[in-house]
Amino acid sequence: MRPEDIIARAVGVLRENDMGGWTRASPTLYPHQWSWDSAFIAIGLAHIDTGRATGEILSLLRHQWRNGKIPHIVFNPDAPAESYFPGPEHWASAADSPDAPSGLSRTSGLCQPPVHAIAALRIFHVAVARGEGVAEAREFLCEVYPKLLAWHRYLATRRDPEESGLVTIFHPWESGTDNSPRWSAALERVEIGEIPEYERQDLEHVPDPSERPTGLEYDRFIWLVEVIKEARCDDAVLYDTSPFLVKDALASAILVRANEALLEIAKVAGAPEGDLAEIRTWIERGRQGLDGCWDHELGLCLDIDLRTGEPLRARTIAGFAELVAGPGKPDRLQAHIRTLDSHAFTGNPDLRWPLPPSTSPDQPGFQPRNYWRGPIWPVMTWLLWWSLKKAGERKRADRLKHYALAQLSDGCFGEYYEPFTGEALGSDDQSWTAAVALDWLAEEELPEKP
Ligand code: 2M8
Repeated sequence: MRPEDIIARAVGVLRENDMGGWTRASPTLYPHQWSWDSAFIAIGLAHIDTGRATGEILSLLRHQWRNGKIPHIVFNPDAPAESYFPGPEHWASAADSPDAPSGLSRTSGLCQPPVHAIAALRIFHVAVARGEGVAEAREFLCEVYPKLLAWHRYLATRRDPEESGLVTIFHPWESGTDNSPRWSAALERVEIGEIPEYERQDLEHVPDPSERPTGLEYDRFIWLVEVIKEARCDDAVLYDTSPFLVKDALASAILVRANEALLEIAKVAGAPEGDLAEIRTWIERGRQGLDGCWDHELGLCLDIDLRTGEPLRARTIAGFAELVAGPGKPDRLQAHIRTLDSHAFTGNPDLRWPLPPSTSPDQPGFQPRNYWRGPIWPVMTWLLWWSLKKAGERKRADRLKHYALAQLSDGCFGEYYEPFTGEALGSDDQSWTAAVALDWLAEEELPEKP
């Protein structure tokens, strides 16, 4: 496919998934609005229409919780009950939480990695680069600034009472890398209690069940949802009761970059000096926390299981957390790049394209077709591409982009791809895949400050 054809197809996918002001994550498998999907989608939409891109973020923020949390799913009121599990009925009791938004808002009680401030700033930069809709984009930044500040403050306090700089999660779904082996050891310790009878809907939408999490994994996911509902989504209670309590290195790294974006947004919005100082503290704390996650032997950052106090040793794409967060210790960037280029990731000669698999083929538990256990996720390639550009590694970034576009030229816009054959897996026409394709192929030269 020629670049112009990829663009046309990507625009078509985002149009098809446009539900009138917000975008579903995919046509059938994911009929609702997902939090970090929406942020990536807004980055892509910016290249079509910055006004529509700002609308994507604003529509999500309308469902922000009173404590600042941005929910991981905003349910589509028009989606049939049997289209996704666990749907709004299953999460209904989350609405009883004193922190839940009032009114008719229907959301899950979880959250996802905080890409939103990065997206908001990128929309503004696209408007500036094009010289179109700049005043509106500036107004948008002023409008979202307090909401994003509240979101980041929620993560820096309720999700980090230890002030470690690292974000705590209560459910693998909060990491966005649901069944990744990074969570296996912590999940194996979770004893499943009484769960309601349930029927999975995801297997109706993918041709091959081996591309999705297993039944046992799902039982654990559903049990953890029960635990969270029992706590009425109270973070302090969950610190005591949740059997799954981990520090997520990748979400923490994204938060560092999101805080940098928030600092820029704060300046545009004319925020008080006290806010700027608070955000700077979060950035510094985040980088220090990530430094402590570094594992010299694996050449990657590791998540931490707060129930055992031990790092969770697994070679997954989340291990590039410090590359995402930006300048750490002097040699750290090069150490990350060595790991990225190594046999464990893009240097594996059997890969169809030298792109980073979600889980290293050298990791026990690697499965090339199974969701976050091996396949390549274009949206993750985008994150590493963007991080490499910010690190000044332009050639390496260009190389990733080149192969990422080769992977997408099948026109499927797959949710994820088999690393050795290049086959599109999961859902076709996945919105965030289309969005990152548009960002890769955009003509604007955007500022990538280190
Ligand atoms: C996947 O997660 C959902 C649960 O949130 C699922 O499997 O049903 C993940 O890939 C997640 O990162 C993503 O946001 C979501 C929608 O694309 O799907």
